[in-house]
Amino acid sequence: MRFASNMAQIIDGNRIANEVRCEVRLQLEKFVGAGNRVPHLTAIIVGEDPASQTYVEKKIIACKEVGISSETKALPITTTQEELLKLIDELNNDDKVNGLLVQLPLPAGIDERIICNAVSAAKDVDGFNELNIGRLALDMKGIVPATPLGVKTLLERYNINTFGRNAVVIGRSKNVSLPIAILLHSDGRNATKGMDATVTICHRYTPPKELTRVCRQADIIVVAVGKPGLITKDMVKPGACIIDVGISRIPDEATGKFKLVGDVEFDEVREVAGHITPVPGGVGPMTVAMLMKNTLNAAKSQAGCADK
Ligand code: BQF
Repeated sequence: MRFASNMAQIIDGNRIANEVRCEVRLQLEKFVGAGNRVPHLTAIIVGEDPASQTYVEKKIIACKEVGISSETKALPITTTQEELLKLIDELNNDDKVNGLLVQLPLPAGIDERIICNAVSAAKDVDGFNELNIGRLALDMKGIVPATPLGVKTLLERYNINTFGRNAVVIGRSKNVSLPIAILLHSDGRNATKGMDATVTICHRYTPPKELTRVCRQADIIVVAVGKPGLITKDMVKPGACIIDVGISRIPDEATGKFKLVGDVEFDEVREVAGHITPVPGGVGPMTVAMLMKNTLNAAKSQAGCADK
């Protein structure tokens, strides 16, 4: 039992991401050693959004680290939906490509849902295809989106009990919040090994007072909104586990450059929480590590390896 006067334990996403990458590297060496082709990830990026470019770079670096071969297809901002669909189709049909991702967000005029659904479910290492989200919702095996898988892995490796506990997920994006809520509420006995929590989902139309009330009951708060300072000390039950998925770039007074912040008022919330993820260095690196795991698993399934 941890007391309210103690500072929260910081959940070190960089450390766990490093562990996961090491595990992937070892499994990959075994897979390739058994005569299989080196797994390959292709990332498509449309336009020149600096944050997106950074994310793709992090993914390519992680690929190098674990031994996945990779390629970035950088398309101009003027790319049409039809052109993008054509490239996806080509890569879907290229059996050298095991994993295929399209970096989000996409420029205006391109429908993200159509694009995510166009990526073949077997190569959809982001897990954003309707088949993979549908499978997850139905407790069937498929590819689980990397950020939700990263959140789950952090909770597991820090021995955070979720069974029968109250969890709140704040945000309702289809790629992050919804799959996190699905994993948290699902049955631990089924194929996707849910976490058996009692889950409440809050979003932009949850009145602030209601949000505070729900959060104060929560043993686990997962916040994925992108609103710095949303979660304050008064909203947190002593000893609760705080998972901050938010990422915002704000000007850093000290350096004059930009810095990353999450949705949690970190300095005050850590005085009351039991565990807390920092930003940067919390969920973010886990997203990239779990993408590596998804890519290796996709290559294994495509090679007909039942053993994932
Ligand atoms: C860190 C993402 C919003 C929209 C699209 C490490 C990443 C971020 C932070 C990263 C993210 C966020 C990614 C840190 C990938 C996570 O040290 O804290 C890694 O690369 N991410 C993305 O691909 O698309 C996004 C957030």
